[in-house]
Amino acid sequence: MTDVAKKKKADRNRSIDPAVLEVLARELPVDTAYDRYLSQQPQCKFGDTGICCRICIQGPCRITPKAPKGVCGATAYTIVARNLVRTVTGGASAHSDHAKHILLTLKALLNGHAPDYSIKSPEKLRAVAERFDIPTDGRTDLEVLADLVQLGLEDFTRMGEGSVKWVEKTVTPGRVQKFQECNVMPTSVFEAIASATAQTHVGMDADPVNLIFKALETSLADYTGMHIGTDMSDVLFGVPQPVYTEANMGVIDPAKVNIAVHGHNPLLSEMIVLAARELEEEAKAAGAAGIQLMGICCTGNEVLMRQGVPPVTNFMSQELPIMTGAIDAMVVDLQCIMPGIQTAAECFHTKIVTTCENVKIPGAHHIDFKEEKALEDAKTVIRIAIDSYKERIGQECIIPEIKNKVVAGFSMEALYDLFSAINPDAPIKVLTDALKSGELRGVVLLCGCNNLKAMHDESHTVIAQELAKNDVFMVSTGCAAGAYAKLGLLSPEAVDKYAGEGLKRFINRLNEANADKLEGKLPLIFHMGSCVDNSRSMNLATAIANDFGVDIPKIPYAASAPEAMSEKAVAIGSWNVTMGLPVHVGVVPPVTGSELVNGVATQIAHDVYGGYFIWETDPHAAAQKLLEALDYRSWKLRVHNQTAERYSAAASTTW
Ligand code: NFS
Ligand code: SF4
Repeated sequence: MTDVAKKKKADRNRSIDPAVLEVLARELPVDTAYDRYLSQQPQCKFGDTGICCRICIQGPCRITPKAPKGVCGATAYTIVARNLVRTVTGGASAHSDHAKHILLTLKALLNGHAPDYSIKSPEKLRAVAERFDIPTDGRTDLEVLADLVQLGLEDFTRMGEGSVKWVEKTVTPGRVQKFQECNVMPTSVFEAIASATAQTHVGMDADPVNLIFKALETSLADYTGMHIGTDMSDVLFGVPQPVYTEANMGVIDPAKVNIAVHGHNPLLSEMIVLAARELEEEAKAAGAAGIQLMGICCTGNEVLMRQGVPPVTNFMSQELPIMTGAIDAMVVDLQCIMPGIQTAAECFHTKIVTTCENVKIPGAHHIDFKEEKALEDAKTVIRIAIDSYKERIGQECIIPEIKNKVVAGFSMEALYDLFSAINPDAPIKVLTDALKSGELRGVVLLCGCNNLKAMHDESHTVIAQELAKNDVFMVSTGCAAGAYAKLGLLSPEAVDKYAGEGLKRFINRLNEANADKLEGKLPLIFHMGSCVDNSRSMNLATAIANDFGVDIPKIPYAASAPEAMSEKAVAIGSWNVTMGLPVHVGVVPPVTGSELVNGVATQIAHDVYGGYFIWETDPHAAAQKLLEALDYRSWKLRVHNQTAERYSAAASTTW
């Protein structure tokens, strides 16, 4: 390692976000993730490569040349594969817990036990119902919803025969066939999770390939949970449409009651938005200029997409807004919430409010958030924040004056609206024609978390800029989208600054055709929502494949998680591979301890599913590899299309 690389690795200021750097440069009263990352170095190599097994308490067993087997005889490939299955299962559990909660709220709504919720998008309800052949004609919304919720719950609980409808009915026929042939189609979400956990118990499956296929089945259960999450959130809270706002710590307003919503589930954050509007006058009566809401992580993405709430920061820097001294309350639901926020809050007047029975932090306020009294609970949170604001009066706040313009809200429906202005009969052709002509080089989903093994937000940014220059149409979700929001890449100005000629022409064509509909111009990267909304990206890939008349592995579409961190990210990456996409991950996951497992992930998966993983920690090299993957597919697609045209025949789909 060079001296510069060593210094970079030891540097606590591991971010390229200027607001983050400004806060880190101060003398802080408490450690942050940036300090703790350094305290954790060096990290254990056995864990890092996946060859530490703690599945039974004879362990931990670690694989070395001198001790190549665990006490039970498990070798590296079994241990690595088993750990991978458990990681994907963790991710699938998290996403499906989120979706289950939404389904149960809808069930409560049907039974009259969730009075503060209603069906915001009857159109989406009917569109989703029709996808599953649920009759809609002459029926009330509640009747249709009852059938849909029932189907959703069955996708969670079915046992024995059958398979998940949310996979069967949302992907290409080719994929359905592939999943059935390879025996990776889940029967139901809970069945997949339970059987994967059983299969990885001590003394169970030792066959790495069988284990990896189980991981893929579980990842498809993850997709099921996510897709249900997206669909039902749209029904309940509305389908996102373009919104114009701002992002980064400059959105904190010291004159207002500042409330950050953090976590994932819109069930709470949507109610907070509603309650904040209703209690604006109470905040003013307390001496504040009003209430300023802001988002962190995916619940932030949810309320950004539907309500235009500005994102204040993303996962890695979640403790830092507290350090400004101006956050009166941070209300959290579930997932990606660092326990460190409570310690940070204790150094200031900030109140951390937990709301889920399975997410509590010692020292934090806890409100047992229930759908029967959702708005009342949300108002309690706002009042905690107003009281906290009163404590803050007269105290110093130091807020980085950094924010950027953001355009977000690109659901599939919103994208289709934009495309319809050019081609109302076949909106997707606006995109596929640009891919065919070479104006666009491909489509890439930029997704996933932050991870201090990479410089915070740097890999996200470098890859996006490189792809933009090379005319790639980009959609984004999760904390990747959070990075782009903060750093100005979701702004129209970024199109002029970074897009290549083809991409610029494409976006400007959409701008012109939609000038009367949009409040402003379109951004460089299209924000599709939270991590569960990666389902929207899959819908886009499926629409492209169907229009080309081929299966997903043949379209110039790839995904990248430049700074992946969570088990959920591994689950998402795995189903994207299973769906047939090249998936770049910018942090090497713990699989390199087995050449066999690593080979399956990066090569053999390609032969079976058409998708494969690319591990690449250098963002410049990663962008090149993504471009190569797109070019290879475009080239083949064009050759086949041209041949078909020359002989006036249907394009072959068997290559
Ligand atoms: Ni996704 Fe969203 Fe962020 Fe990663 Fe966490 S918030 S669900 S897991 S860190 S992108
Ligand atoms: Fe060790 Fe086997 Fe137990 Fe794992 S399952 S901890 S390898 S004995």
